[in-house]
Parts: sequence; structure tokens; C-alpha cells
Amino acid sequence: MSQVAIFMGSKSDEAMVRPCADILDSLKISYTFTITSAHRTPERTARLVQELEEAGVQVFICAAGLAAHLAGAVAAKTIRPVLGIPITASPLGGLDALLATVQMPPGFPVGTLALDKVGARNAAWLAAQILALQDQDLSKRIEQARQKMIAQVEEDAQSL
Ligand code: RP5
Repeated sequence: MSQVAIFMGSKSDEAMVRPCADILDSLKISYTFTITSAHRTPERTARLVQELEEAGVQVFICAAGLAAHLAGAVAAKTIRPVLGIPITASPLGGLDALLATVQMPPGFPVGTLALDKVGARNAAWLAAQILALQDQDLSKRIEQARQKMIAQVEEDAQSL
């Protein structure tokens, strides 16, 4: 049973989105990772949301570039939290995807993260924090991971 679903609009997004899956792996969070498009496979997208929500998915993570309607299309179909990762895929440097992801109508929010790999990583961390509301063991794993990150900064500072 997947706790999280990661959708990306194209295979071309994978390099930017893979870090999201890697962090979920490190936190022992189960997930489904697949390609589906708001415009090219709208019926597949709607079907996946229904099937995965019925199967127990708690958080949807959606990555897309250009018009980047994927997160919004998913948010239209579920009241589970939807986290959006805008992907840089045009000469506009990701601004197109950022605005398309964040500017949702009232009542249908998409929690929008930063562009590309940074956003992919933080989508995983935020999804983990949402799940951790009901999972003490996961909370501990997140705290331990944070302590490692803090220690690394302090170690790096000492090494300058
Ligand atoms: C979006 O269009 C995808 O998420 C991707 O970022 C962009 C380009 O898609 P491809 O032409 O590479 O399939 O839907």
C-alpha cells in the first residue's frame, strides 16, 4: 500500500523529481511513482487519483513544467493534500510552471514547493511531515535526519 503518490507530467521531468523518491526511500515511506499528464492523459490522471486514494494514498506530489496543470488537475479530484513541484522546462526558467502551480482558485489549494530538485526534496520532507502527524516512528526518523543535516552544517563550518 502506497502512502504517497508521485506524479510527473513527462519522462523528461525524471531527473528533477527522482530526489523526491530518494528521500521517501530514506524515510521508509511507501510510494507510487508514475508519469501522467493533465493534458495528454487526463482520463488516466483522474483514474489514478481515484484508484490510489481508494488504495490508501494520503498525499499526492505532482511535478510538471510549462503549463504545469497536473497538480491543479489532481487537486480538483481529491481533498488529500496535493504538493506541487514546478519544473523548469522552457526559456521562462520555470516561472511559467511556478505560477501555474501556485495560482489555484479558492478551495482547491496546491502546496507549492520550490522549482526542480530543491522543490522535489522539500515535497518529500513536507509529505513526510504530514504523514508524521499520525506516525510517531516516522516523526523520530525525521528528527534524526534533521539532526544529521544540522551536524553536517556545523562540521562544514569547522572545516573552512
Ligand atoms: C510538461 O511539459 C511536462 O511536465 C514537462 O515538464 C514539459 C515537457 O514535456 P515533454 O515534451 O518533455 O514530454 O507537461
